[in-house]
Amino acid sequence: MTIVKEVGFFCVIFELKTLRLWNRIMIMKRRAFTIIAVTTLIFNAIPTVAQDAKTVNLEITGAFARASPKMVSAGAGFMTIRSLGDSDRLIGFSSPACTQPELHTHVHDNGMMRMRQVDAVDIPAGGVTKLEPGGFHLMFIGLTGKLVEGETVDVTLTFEKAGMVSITLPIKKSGAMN
Ligand SMILES: [Cu+2]
Repeated sequence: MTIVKEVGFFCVIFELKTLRLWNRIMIMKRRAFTIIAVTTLIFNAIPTVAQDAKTVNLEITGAFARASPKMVSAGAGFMTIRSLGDSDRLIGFSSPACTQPELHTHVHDNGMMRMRQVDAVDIPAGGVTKLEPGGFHLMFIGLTGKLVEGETVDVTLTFEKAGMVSITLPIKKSGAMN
């Protein structure tokens, strides 16, 4: 009888301890979730200023600018813009790095590659548009300072539907292709 009683007693103690431990784990779990939730909130509240940017409909990745060689007062910026649904159009940009921001493309002209200003760059619905060397690019005309490799340049893109999207372009070496 005594043995049964004692075993029963130990079981109760054990169960109580397990319960307490379980409660503690649950509290810790809840705390962890709260921390994650708060962190997520904070990160989402910070305006999108990064190399990559995302809106409800657009995803911008791999953005970069090229370092400006000596005596050159213009620079170029590149990126990949993906539509996650609707079509959109990049209709312009602004940057503290230059006084005359323009959207450009390259055209073949008698065997020569020439740059030409465009009004907009289309992003087809569900498609991908690349701003890349030899194609569409952001043109920084009238640089306010040199574009130095290793530094960054802030750009605010303007889309017809998505509106303004801020992005920071890392500056890579002058002939960088991606
Ligand atoms: Cu250009």
